[in-house]
Amino acid sequence: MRQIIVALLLVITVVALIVAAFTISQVNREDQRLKSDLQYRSTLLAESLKETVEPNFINKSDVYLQSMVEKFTDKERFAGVGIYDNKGNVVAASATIPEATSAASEIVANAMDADKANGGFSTFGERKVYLLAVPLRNDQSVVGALMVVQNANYIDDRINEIWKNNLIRLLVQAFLLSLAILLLLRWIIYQPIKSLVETLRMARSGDMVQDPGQITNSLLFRPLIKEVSSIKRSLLEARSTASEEARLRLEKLDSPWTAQRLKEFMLDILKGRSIFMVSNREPYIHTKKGGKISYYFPASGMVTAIEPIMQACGGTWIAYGSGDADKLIVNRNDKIKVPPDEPKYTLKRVWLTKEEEVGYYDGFCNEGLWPLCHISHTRPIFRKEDWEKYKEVNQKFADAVLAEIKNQERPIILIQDFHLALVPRMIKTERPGAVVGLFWHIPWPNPESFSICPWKRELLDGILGSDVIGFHTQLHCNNFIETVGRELESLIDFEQFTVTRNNHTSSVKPFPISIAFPNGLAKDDPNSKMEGEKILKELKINTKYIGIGVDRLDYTKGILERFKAIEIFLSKYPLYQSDFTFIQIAAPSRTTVKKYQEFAKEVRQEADRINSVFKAHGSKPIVLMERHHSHEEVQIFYKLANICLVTSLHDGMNLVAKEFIAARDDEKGVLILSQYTGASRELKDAILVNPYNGEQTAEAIKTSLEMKPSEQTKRMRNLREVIKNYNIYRWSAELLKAIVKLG
Ligand code: ADQ
Repeated sequence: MRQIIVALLLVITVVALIVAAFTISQVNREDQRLKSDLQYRSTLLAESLKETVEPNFINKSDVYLQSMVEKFTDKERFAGVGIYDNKGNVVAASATIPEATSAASEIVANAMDADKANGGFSTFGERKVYLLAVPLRNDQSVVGALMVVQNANYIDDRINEIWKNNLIRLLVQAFLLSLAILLLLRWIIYQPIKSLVETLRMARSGDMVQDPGQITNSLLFRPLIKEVSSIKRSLLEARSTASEEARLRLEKLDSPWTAQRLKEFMLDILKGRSIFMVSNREPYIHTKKGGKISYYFPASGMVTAIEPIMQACGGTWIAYGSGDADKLIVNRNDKIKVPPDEPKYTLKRVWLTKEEEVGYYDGFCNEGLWPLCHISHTRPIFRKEDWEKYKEVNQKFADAVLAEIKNQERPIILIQDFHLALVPRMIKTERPGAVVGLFWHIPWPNPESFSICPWKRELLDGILGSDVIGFHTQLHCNNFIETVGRELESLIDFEQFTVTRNNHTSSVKPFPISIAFPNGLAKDDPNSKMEGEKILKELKINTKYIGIGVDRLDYTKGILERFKAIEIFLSKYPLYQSDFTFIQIAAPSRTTVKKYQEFAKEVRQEADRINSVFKAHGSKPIVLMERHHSHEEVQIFYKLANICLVTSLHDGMNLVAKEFIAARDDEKGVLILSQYTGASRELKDAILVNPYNGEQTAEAIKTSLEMKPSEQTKRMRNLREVIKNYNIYRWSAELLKAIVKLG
């Protein structure tokens, strides 16, 4: 307010100065004009009177002269006439003229001395007058003088009037100007700012707030409104992240989460209710080789994460039976107890036809949704027939779940990943009392990217059948909420991170997935060391330093970019050419999809190309092991490596990074981690890189290989602490707590 008053005073002062300058100039001009007009009129009058007075003055007719001057007494502006002899004595004078004033005598004397008209301003009492004397002659000699006296007060009156008028004008102008400024400030600036402040205050205090965009559509405020909108959103997001972190911090005070603790926790909160896990990928795949049935654990982050929970808590896992011997060993309900060697829970298999697998899995999931959600510059392909199969298969899974929960009162269903986005709605429609959670293992893209999917609304509607929707990071939650806001009619609560649609509320929350830690595999036993040395010998690797990469052969994992960075590193620092080998363990993945076949070929060719570049120097820097490995085998490689390279172009979380850390109970080794993985949000002591920047990754390799053991230990200790505090048991406890709270 003080600033506004100061600004107003400033404006008024400037206006006053301008008005004063104009008034002074106007007054001067008017004063001059009136004075010269008065002088002119006095001269004319004096000259005409002189013609009458001169003969009478000479004839000494004093009486006549006196009667004549009386006639001119005080006629408006004309104040009187005086006639003087050559000594300056009054011969005849109007009564209004005082006897003798020094000014009059002087003017008269000067006129006679100079023998010409002489005038000047003077005062008679309170009156301002103009006196003009002309000499009276007899022949050639000056014998007296005639003085005309004019009132000059009107000149001052006029000047005062000008000042007065201009002052009134100034006051009116200042008042109107101030009023206009105040109104403008209020309407254009004060009101919108007040609303913006209120919006920010409410956002800060956590109340529901209106969209800042609705406050004003003034062009002036558009950039500010834009900024305030994003500040508001960031505040809401930051608050929800902070409360999440606070909650995590609180719980960190507890003892570490273990399989046993999770089991007890489940018994406590579930109170006899059953859990049904649902996913596309099954945890154990049975195959037949030479008449003998065996099984393997698939290379899948989702399975790695979920299986320890099922082992700890039991229950039923419904998944697609994809192995060629799967059908041979299930009971008549398509069920089998797993793990096969030590059964702890039930796996129920769902069967898909070849056409369904091609349309739903290869087509819509892997060629459509996977590239859609990953920003790795591979174009999603959407086919109507794939979408039809996707719906069909989702219904198949939903039916399998519904059959399982038929006799359950309040079952809890946990659906995994993007393959089954429609299942939550399908279940909820049939069984509104069932509690449904969906965890999305891959990133959720920004609304623009997602909007290209032709069936985006159906997908979102399917997902919103869930009571809880989980993502790895707050960013993915934000993207999801924004996508819903853009595509569907719904009520979004940014404070609670909920979406309400058709009277059903879904809570959207981040649950950064993790691994089983400790997992029983990481014990620093000498056997594992010997195993490692044996493997290196078999592979003919005898370099001082080893790098490791463990991935499904997937274009989102940045394997080609990683190879390029290794080439740059070795070219830039040739001393390492004979000292460094990089082992890439690559599990074949989605091999029926053309893009994956091409990618696998490219990876092979690139490894060969780089090896041929350095062949001349006697080294083979890249060893590509393209096959599925067991967890125990992968563990050995994690342990023998000096560095682990995770260079995903985009990754929901990336469990390889966490597995490498879990394996390093020797507290050695350095993790180089892509900044585009969900894991990079937690694993701050890794060396973070942009996988698209080959030079940067090459430098990170050098820095890691040359890192002092003490620094490696410091970092690895911190990283292990992160995973210890937030392992998969903790993750599932968090997720289940959120779900049970709702139903
Ligand atoms: P994935 O894309 O499968 O997971 P990731 O999290 O790295 O990626 O998990 C891969 C798993 O497969 C790891 O357990 C790894 O050990 C295993 N694996 C990789 N190569 C293997 C090989 N050659 N042999 C044997 N096993 C191998 C998806 C998302 C991720 C998210 C997880 C969990 O894409 O972002 O972290 O789900 O939510």
